[in-house]
Amino acid sequence: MIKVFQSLWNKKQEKTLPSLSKDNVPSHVAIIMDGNGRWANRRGLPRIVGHQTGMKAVKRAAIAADEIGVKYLTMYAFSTENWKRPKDEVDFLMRLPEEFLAIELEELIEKNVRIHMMGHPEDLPPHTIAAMEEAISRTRNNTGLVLNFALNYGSRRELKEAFRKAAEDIAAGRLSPEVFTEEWIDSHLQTSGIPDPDLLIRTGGELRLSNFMLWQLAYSELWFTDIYWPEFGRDHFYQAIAEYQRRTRRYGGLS
Ligand code: V07
Repeated sequence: MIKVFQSLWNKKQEKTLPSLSKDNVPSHVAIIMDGNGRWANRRGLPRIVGHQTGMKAVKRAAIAADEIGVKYLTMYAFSTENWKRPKDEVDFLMRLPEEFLAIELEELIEKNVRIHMMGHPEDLPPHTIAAMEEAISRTRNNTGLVLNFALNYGSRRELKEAFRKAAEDIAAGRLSPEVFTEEWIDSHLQTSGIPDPDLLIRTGGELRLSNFMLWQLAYSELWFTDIYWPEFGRDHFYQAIAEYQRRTRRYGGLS
């Protein structure tokens, strides 16, 4: 049982939360936060209410991850495909980073969280970029949980851009084919400096990767749940971690 959240557990949580080992906590957890629109539809609410409620689940997941010592939490907030949605919905989504940060940034700074972003900022509206840049710069020297938002991220685009750079470098004589290794590719992806995810969580019932971290997820444990993202809470998070620990149990600590 992990000390830090032992003290936070009340009797009810003790019954409902699985007991976790403090060894073998995944360093990097990545989450595909799906099911926001369907959650809202089911309640007869507009989709944007689903997104808004989903934002609260982002905070719950970040706190839960931080409490057990996860070092990197990557959240798929907006994909390169999401631009195909109605303009009103996209406009609303592009306001969420600002809204989230306006509410949460001070507390995140206090909790020593470092905000990071991966994706293609050049296509985002200036107000979204400005909010992200402020959060990134104000948390730059923090040493706790890295909260990595995938915003306008797509894995094939990420890979294509790395490969194009390799082709250009090789053509210009700056890179030899022998130096074009897996390590070269790793260091030219958006996750450069961040270890591969140990665990991928996808909510909302679909069993797909949807162009998310295709290279980085090569060896990750995958955990899927039917729960819609706005309903995802710390109990679900710890359920995923407990399952991860069962799957990767290291008997005697070797191999
Ligand atoms: C978004 C809420 C969560 C469910 C998935 C879709 C909607 C938090 C952020 C965010 C992004 C960057 C940042 C701080 C917060 C966010 C978008 C959508 C586009 F620095 N939630 N959330 N961004 N949703």
